[in-house]
Amino acid sequence: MNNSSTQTITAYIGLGSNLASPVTQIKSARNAIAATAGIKELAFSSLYHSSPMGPQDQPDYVNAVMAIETGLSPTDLLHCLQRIEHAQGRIRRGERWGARTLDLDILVYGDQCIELPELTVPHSGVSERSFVLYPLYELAPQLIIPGQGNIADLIANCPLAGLKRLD
Ligand code: A4P
Ligand code: MG
Repeated sequence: MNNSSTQTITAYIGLGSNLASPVTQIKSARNAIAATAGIKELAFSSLYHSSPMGPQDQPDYVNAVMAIETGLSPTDLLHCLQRIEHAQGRIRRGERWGARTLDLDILVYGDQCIELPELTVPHSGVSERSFVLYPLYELAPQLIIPGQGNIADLIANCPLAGLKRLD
């Protein structure tokens, strides 16, 4: 059987960490994602330092965005990312937007809009979060976020809110 016709999609993954050496967590996650069967890394943004969105009694975050090419379905990709979160010590305590060693979100999956019980794509809040939009813009300044518009227009309406590029 010839697999050369397998469809691949360009997707964007948001990475965030604010516990247990966030920069190391993000770099380890990048390596783990790139080493996953069915995923090829296309590009990786700068690392950004950001103030916490949500509860303020938690450390600042390090955020980044990774562009990948993948033949995995959206749900298979989600489950791979959840395994990586788990392997890096992510514990879900049930607190919304609480501190975490690693958060991996599927921001965009090709031009698809997905509404499943366990998966919403584009990721909710993508167009209002500076720690998502600025690193995403670095990788894909022409991107159209399905259902939400052109990233350049979204950035124009999104203050930095304390976001700083590391190095
Ligand atoms: N889920 C649905 N859609 C997606 C998607 N596109 N990608 C579901 C990944 N997961 C998705 O996520 C809860 C459920 O969302 C999952 O079971 C999955 O099936 P979670 O990771 O368990 O919990 P969470 O991350 O606390 O919830 P939520 O609402 O996804 O939070 P966000 O939107 O990820 O925000 N502040 C700064 N500065 N930087 C950050 O990165 N991140 C958060 C979390 C809060 N504050 C932050 C940051
Ligand atoms: Mg999340």
